[in-house]
Amino acid sequence: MKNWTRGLPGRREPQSLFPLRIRQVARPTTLITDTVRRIDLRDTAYGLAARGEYGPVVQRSMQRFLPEKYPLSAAQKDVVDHISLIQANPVAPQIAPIPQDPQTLSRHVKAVGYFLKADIVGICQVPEFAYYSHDRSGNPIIPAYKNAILIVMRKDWLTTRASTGYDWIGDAISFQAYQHLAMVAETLANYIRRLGWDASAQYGPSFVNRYSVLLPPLLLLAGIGEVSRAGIILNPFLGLGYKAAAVLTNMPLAPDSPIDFGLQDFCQRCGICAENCPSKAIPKGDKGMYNGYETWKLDTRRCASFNFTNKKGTMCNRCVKSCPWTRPPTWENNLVRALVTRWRLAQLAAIRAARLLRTGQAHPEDRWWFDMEDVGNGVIEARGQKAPFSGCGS
Ligand code: B12
Ligand code: SF4
Ligand code: SF4
Repeated sequence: MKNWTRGLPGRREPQSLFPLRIRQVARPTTLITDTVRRIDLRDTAYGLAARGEYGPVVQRSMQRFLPEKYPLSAAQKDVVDHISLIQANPVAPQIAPIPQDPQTLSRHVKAVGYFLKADIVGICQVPEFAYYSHDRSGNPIIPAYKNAILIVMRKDWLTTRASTGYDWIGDAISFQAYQHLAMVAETLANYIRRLGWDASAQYGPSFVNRYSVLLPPLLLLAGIGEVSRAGIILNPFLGLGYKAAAVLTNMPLAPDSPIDFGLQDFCQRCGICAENCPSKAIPKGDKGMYNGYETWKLDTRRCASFNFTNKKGTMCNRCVKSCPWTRPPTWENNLVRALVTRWRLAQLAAIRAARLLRTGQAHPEDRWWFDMEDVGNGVIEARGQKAPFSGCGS
């Protein structure tokens, strides 16, 4: 074996923009029992709505994909569609002559992720329950990979803050992250296969649906965040303002630990996302057990029905933008994060301040896009808007 000392990742390796240390714990801060049932990919909200389980109005609205209703998200969709057509390159017949220990390989794949401009990269083992039971065609999914590399890409903060759920930029905000995630995940999976280990890129959005796994439990186990009242995983630096992808692989890797920054107490006291949710899908009460794990269970039907039938916009980001943790990583915000993580009084003050600042409110001064609807053969003024072609400084 060569002497790789000079080639090993060192102080100058590409790193996360969010390197602050968070308390690591042996087990996630929410209970996961061994009775978690695998989900059929055909039974997610998109499948249920298309089958008519949410009623005929929602079913009819599924005949046209949300992203196609706005020219920018439609353009982004075309690009992600294209990326998702990539065929997997063959796994190299022999393992590359690089160090084989899981710590070094983990550090290396993280450095590659940051080099490719991921915001955060984490690693976990994949529990069997995180695999969907069947794919979209009804074929059983075999849990073939034991490790997952989680890739996180933040959403554009000012645009998220400006959006209300009743405008047309929502999908474009998500797709900005999805486009980059698709590129990073496909590149990383391709690279790992060239090194001699099998790997599979997992990313969305839903119409691409390159998923054989559910991402929230993996994000939790990889220490990217904790379970939030909004039902998804909240990261201490990005709050809810990010999208994620994964690369599944059998490359030997060292898993990260789950983290604890006091979110369970914080969400128990806060509830701002629930107050701001236009469909009232986020519960206001205590967390409970659902499918063998502890969470605040989202009323999926309400959230999905609102979003799929929204005539005044595309996908909503209200829970994301109203959450006090979804703030840019400036030093002032990071100081508040550090205080809130340590002191209960700081938690109470932060929740109070977020209420006073009305974090869910509109920010028309930050709107830069045109609200308009793509009807397939051109663009029309958006229905239901007071100032349809508003934006660009209006
Ligand atoms: C279908 C889907 C939706 C549907 C239905 C959501 C739902 N709860 O089922 C709709 C359209 C409503 C939706 C909305 C949103 N979504 Co969505 N969605 C998905 C998708 C494609 C599949 C989820 C699924 O299979 N649900 C069906 C079953 C499993 O749902 P469930 O039983 O209620 O379980 C939910 C949670 O409890 C959790 N979960 C499931 N099993 C387990 C097990 C354990 C142990 C734990 C802790 C959690 C957990 O995951 C499920 C999704 O939230 C995932 C991508 C993926 N592969 O994970 C993204 C995903 C979950 N969505 C995401 C986001 C960001 C959103 C939105 C904010 C939209 C936006 N503007 O970006 C909203 C938020 C709504 C909310 N408060 O949860 C992110 C979440 C990232 C994170 N922070 O965790 C994901 C991972 C997409 C991505 N690639 O980043 N989504
Ligand atoms: S995406 Fe919108 S509708 Fe769905 S839970 Fe969040 S705030 Fe509510
Ligand atoms: S808004 Fe408050 S309750 Fe909701 S996820 Fe954020 S911290 Fe938790």
